[in-house]
Amino acid sequence: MSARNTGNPYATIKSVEKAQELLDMAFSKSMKIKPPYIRGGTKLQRQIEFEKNRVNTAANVLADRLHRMVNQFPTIDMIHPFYTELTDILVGTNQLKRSLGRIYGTIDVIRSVAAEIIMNINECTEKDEIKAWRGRAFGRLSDLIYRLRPDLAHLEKARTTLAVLPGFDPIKPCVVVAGVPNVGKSSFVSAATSGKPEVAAYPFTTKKLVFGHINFGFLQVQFCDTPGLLDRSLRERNDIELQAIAALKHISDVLLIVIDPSTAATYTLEQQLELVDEFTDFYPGAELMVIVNKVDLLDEDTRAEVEEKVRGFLADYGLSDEEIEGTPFISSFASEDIGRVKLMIEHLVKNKVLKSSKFKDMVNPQIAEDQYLLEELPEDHDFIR
Ligand SMILES: Nc1nc2c(ncn2[C@@H]2O[C@H](COP(=O)(O)OP(=O)(O)O)[C@@H](O)[C@H]2O)c(=O)[nH]1
Ligand SMILES: [Mg+2]
Repeated sequence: MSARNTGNPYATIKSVEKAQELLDMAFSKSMKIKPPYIRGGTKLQRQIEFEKNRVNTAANVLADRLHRMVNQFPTIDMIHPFYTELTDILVGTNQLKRSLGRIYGTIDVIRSVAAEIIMNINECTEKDEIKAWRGRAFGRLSDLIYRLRPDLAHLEKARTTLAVLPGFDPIKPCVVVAGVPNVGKSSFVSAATSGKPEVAAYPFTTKKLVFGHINFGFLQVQFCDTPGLLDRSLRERNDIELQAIAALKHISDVLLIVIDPSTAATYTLEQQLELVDEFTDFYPGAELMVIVNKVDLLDEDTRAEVEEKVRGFLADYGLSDEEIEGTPFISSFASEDIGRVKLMIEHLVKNKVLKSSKFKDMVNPQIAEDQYLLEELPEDHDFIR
């Protein structure tokens, strides 16, 4: 598994074969097998065994391939809800389940077709009859596989679409970065996080999820930049966008909103603060952190004005004095500012996020009542010898 996609349940799935490829593989393997050696058998008996083997081999190859193909896909109801929702938006959960179901169902049909034809071959009294049954077997197997063509194609499309989703690790805290376009979200993420942020395709070509990471000692925090997604009012969204935004609910432990108070900004400060309101309602589980970027563009008076407005807003919002006082006014270009924000994030994650019920249970797993500790194992327990 490549490090890039670790966490993405679709990352390691191998390409899905086309119907013709499956059939070519099965029939060529079946036609390559050697005649069986039967002591004392008649020529007809040998012929019967030979053709039975061929039918069996073709059916087994097909059943085996389809089985492996379906099993590579994760059980959609068992994966992390972030991926479940993305699966639904990108390829349609129901359609994917239907295709997997039809392919899986065909495995049984393949086996019963082979069993039925083998019974018929057993009864044959002439060589030509035996060959004709084998021909019929190949014909019926081909029909079954050709009927799966749309499902195989759908599966392959789903695989290529989903394989490039970014890797999200549910046991690591995640900071989701929001804010109107051009405020400096990407500049912040690339200045603050390690390595090149990964970019992944999203429903619309302009909408992507970009992941970066910061290591705080042993603690790794994930950052998700959201170009084209968390940058406008929710009221302006269509259903698919809203669903994509909702998918982020499952990963946002911290909602980091970047604000650009400069005159160069495309939205006014008031409009940007309104967005804070909307998003915090939408992500009630996430810790809120606001950073005011591009302070290098402000003169002293404007800066004082901006500070007052932002702090007033956050006070109305219910943040504590300490939190308001700590709101960073930064420039993404200044490494000491980036360092300060990183320290604040570390503090927030260690003191709030990791102490939330979601992470506390992960760090401190509860032992279920029906699980014995080693020293509590009953005497007659024969598990350990
Ligand atoms: N003056 C100044 N410009 C910045 C700062 N941070 C980002 N920018 C610029 O703002 C523009 C938009 O930044 P970008 O990170 O792409 O914004 P995004 O759309 O929110 O991801 C770019 O031209 C950046 O170079 C900053 O702190 N000060
Ligand atoms: Mg950006």
